[in-house]
Amino acid sequence: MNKTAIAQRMNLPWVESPFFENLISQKTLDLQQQKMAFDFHNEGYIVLPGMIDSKLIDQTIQDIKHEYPDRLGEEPSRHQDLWKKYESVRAIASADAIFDVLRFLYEREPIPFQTLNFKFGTQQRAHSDTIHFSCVPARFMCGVWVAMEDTNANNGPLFYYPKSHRNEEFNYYNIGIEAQKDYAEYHEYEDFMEAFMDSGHYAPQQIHLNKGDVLIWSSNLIHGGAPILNPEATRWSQVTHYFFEGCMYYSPRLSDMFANNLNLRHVVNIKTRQIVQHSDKGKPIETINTGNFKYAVSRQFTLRTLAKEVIKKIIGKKPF
Ligand SMILES: O=C(O)CCC(=O)C(=O)O
Ligand SMILES: [Fe+2]
Repeated sequence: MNKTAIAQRMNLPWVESPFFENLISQKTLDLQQQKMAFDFHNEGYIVLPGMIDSKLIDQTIQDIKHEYPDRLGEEPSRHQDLWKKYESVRAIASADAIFDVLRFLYEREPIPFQTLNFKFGTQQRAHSDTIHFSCVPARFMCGVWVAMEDTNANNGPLFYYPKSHRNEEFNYYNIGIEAQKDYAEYHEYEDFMEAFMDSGHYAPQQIHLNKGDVLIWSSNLIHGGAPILNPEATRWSQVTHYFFEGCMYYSPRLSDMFANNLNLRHVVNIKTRQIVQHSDKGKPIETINTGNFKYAVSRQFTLRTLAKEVIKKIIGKKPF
């Protein structure tokens, strides 16, 4: 089998492929597309200046501002899925210009599935979104960050570690953390990420964006929110997370990777409002989500099932 056939068979976005050079040489791209593809492949993100219309952003802030407290430090600091309530949030998540770029990068139909809106910087520690959202095949997920006002060193801009997306997708199991229902262990994951970036000699980079600019990061790019130097300064922003069609979607943080018990996601496409069927190569996948949590799932289930079988053999009917 030749290299091109091998490369084309892989279940990976072409911009994330180890055969990227081969795949790009097969395409006819303009200069702008070439730059986007190379940047995304090499650095793990791209910036699209002024992609979202100022009027739509103003409308969105107007719609959602009463949902937030006046001052930094008061709750709620963020809102998830305001698209269900405000058409403007949904319009940003469904913007044609964003869809076009995502179709180019992933060659599958994008599925916006979650919005987060912030009034202030998040000061989130370094993480990869793959701890929260992943899929089979892997890497058909990305984050799209929209600046709803200019960011600078004072209002907690985004930071990221260029090229960090090239690493494996870390999950709790392979870094030795046991998940708990209440998120209590999440800081251990963050400790790991910082130590990992440090030992890998990655350097965090801040990015200052202008209102309307869009940053797309690869599913596995390590990023976060820088400290806020001026607590008065707002940093209105919207992040939309996207999957792509034809995958099985799950939450690694809530999955038991050892038992391959994936906590599957209920995905709703923000643009179409349709529930998304998990699928592979156009075929629907029948999925069973136990809804149970980690280790408790497989062990309790196995013991209970075993006990049931044994009793059934003895008494000749199902005991419970
Ligand atoms: O806006 C930020 O500071 C980071 C947000 C983020 O990491 C995310 O939504 O995935
Ligand atoms: Fe994130």
